[in-house]
Amino acid sequence: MKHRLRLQDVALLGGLLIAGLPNPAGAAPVNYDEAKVGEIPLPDPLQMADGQPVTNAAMWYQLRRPEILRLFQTQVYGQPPPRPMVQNFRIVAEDRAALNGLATRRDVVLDIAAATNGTALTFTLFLPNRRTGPVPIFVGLHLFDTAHPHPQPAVARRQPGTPAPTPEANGRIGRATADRILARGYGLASLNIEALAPDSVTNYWQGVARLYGRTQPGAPAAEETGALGLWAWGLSRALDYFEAASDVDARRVIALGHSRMGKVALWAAATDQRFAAVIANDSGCGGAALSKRNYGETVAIITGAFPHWFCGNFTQYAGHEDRLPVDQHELLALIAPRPVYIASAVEDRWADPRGEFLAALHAEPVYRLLNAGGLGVTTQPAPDQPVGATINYHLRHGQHDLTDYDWDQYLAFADRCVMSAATAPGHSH
Ligand code: GTR
Repeated sequence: MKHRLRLQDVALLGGLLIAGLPNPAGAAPVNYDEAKVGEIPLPDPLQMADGQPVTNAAMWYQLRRPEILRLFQTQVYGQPPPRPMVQNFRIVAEDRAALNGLATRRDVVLDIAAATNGTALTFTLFLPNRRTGPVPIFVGLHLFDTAHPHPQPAVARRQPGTPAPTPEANGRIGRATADRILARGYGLASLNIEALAPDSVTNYWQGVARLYGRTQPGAPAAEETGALGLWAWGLSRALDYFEAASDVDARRVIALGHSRMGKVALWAAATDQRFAAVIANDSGCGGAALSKRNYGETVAIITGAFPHWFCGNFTQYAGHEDRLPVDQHELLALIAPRPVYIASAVEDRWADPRGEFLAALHAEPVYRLLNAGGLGVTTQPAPDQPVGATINYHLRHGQHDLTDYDWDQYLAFADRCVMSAATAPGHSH
């Protein structure tokens, strides 16, 4: 029988392991031994719940895909709020000579009318001034601090003995990276989470959930969306704006996220097929990593530390991952046939690099069914050896972070799969 975590262990883990610190002596047993992972069979994405095999693309799109999507909506992330009936994007500031003239910077506010009227989202985008038409764009949450006139350097990684960086500071894009992305012809947009859903169990509901009628605090109900779903909803609303904006190519929007925001990017691309491609950097548990593997962060740990991220039902699988009717390779399958990039880091064992690779591998049958090509390998590649065609993967040396090395790969991927793709991968179905 699996050891169940005590509450105080979970709190300790949530606090101490953010930066990938070793498990403190006496705390709950986080497994880092591949021999102890155990073998829980994975659900087959190409088999209907009633056992029927999925043999063609029509069956996938009409029957099996909705079945899997529904499981994620009811058991993992919750039901996303609908697209607002009334939404109004306001440009509150624009600077056409941002980043030394390289870019136009635009600050946008989204007001909606739902159960209550209010501001649902604020975001900032940079568009390259050297453009001849609408540009492809990378969009994510907290990719840079929108309070500053330009992206700030990322906070230095933790040195032994210094306090852990706040999760928000982790994975930020600095000025040099922003310049690089823009010079390459891409736009770059970052959403703030404050109006959408603050990242705390006591306050997460005081954003879009409140606009949709929630009136009091409390962890999400059984099928109610948690913060990950609310943040993903925000990415879809930014995409609504891109569709309306004449200077962004809404068929070439790449959702990108690091760590918790990597989970969000994947869920956004799964729920909204307008996203052309998705990049999940070190997304771990609830992201690309398989939940049924007992390695690093588990369902018990994540739902204990962040009960507001998922729907209420997800907590019932803490220590009972064998009962989960779905797993994260099927989240990636929902993104098929669109290009996806999953990345891990050697020292980021908390995120289970091998579990991230295996999810990518086990999504491949769906990509193949849709003639989209896959990963091209069957074993996890050595560090710093990117693989893949439509499904892409790398294991980078180093820690949990979004680094220049990662961006080298993501820009090459975006050039190959999105920028120069004959038909835009977005709006496929
Ligand atoms: C950790 C969490 C991870 C990851 C990370 C982050 O505390 O356990 O799943 O999301 O935070 O977002 O930095």
